Amino acid sequence: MSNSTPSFKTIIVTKLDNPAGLKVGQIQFNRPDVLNALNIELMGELLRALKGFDKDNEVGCVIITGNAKAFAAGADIKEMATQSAIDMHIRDQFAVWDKIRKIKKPVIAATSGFVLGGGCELSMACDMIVAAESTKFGQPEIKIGIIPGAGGTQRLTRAIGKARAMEMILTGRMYTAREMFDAGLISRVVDDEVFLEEAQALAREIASMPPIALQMAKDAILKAFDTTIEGGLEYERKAFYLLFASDDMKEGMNAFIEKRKPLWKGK
Ligand code: DAK
Repeated sequence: MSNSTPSFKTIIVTKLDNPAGLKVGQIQFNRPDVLNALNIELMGELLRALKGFDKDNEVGCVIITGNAKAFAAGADIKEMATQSAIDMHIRDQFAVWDKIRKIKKPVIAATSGFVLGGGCELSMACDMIVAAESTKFGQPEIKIGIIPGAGGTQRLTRAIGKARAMEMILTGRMYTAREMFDAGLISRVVDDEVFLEEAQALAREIASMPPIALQMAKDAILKAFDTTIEGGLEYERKAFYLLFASDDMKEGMNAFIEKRKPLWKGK
């Protein structure tokens, strides 16, 4: 493990070794006194770290995590409280959130404790969520006079359906990891003591796959959310054909035929 970027103040950025393939980039929120509330500085650093990992040929998969008490309890309310609609429009401080979904490599949210408001939305902007048993998911914005603003009404509804999203957003109530697993929001619920290790093991497994195919698969899956089935199938087929231009496709198939382990080039 190496701390590759000491220049961050609100996050801890590390690269984890992976004997099976490319490394895992890990970003840990580091504002424990305020339950990792997502202020402007943290979101800027998060985007910078994500973009860095996206360009880093050593990294195959990324984890975003918090600490035992909180993944993140939402956007920083103290920072938002004094702003007017016009301030928000002019500063457009939330534009950074849109850029997170442009990251091409797979991103896993490893959650524990509070995953609320913008924290819940951020976890949903990741590609998978591995949650500790104690994780509490919620969109409590209604309780402070607002509504989710970073995809909560859209991603949550698509992930868990209208009725459950309505209940969650209109009551602002918190839900357990088990409830969210049953609802289809998260891919795994694991013991509190090992949630990060489990997420890291999943990330290492993914990071040992051919990088270009990973990115194409992620891209095609996300396409399912904003296109018709016809358009999505067309998109999938084009991506499938394109992979036949990659060295890794030839390597993968030859390795299978020659009964050996493939050596990916990421090309
Ligand atoms: N912001 C700022 N500080 C927070 C915070 C937050 N979201 N959550 C907790 N803290 C701070 C508390 O103020 C407290 O600080 P001190 O008083 O010690 O200085 C410290 O963290 C510990 O919190 P508590 O003392 O409250 O701890 P408890 O265990 O008693 O309660 C709690 C934990 C999570 C139930 C409670 O802290 C809580 O209800 N927090 C607020 C949760 C919340 O309402 N979250 C939603 C915020 S609104 C958008 C993108 C994103 C968003 C909107 C738009 N665009 C792209 C347009 C997102 C909006 C939101 O997330």
